[in-house]
Amino acid sequence: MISDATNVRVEFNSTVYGEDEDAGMVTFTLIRIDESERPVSVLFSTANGSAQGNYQAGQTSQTWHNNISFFAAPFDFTSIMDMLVTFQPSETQREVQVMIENDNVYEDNEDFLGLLTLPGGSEGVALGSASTATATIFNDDGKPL
Ligand SMILES: [Ca+2]
Ligand SMILES: [Ca+2]
Repeated sequence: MISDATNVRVEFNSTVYGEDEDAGMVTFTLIRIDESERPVSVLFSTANGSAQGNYQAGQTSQTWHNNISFFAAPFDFTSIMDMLVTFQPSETQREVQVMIENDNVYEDNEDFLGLLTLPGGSEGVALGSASTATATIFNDDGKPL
């Protein structure tokens, strides 16, 4: 048995996700690849692409939480910062849902990223190659004449 010397690997099950704008959310699926019986944690975050999250770059997590109720600017999805996702022993799949905003405004298809990172002290844990995934929000509104 050499399993103790083998890194536990966590990654997305796909690097491409997508939903129509009125779906309400995009679901990212995280998978754990190993034979370990210990819990394993990773951090999930979103990053803006052409789709804009409600979290604006340059804010700290604290100012974001302090100001979140004051955001009036339009946004496409609800940002997530360093959300801890824990696989319990023998659990091999976890889902993370990111809320997306529906409106009646025609837009191009827009995308954002889901990112995995490791929390501090993650000895023996590695991210797989699919640690970044693109989520596309497909326009579902008619093009203006
Ligand atoms: Ca819509
Ligand atoms: Ca729209």
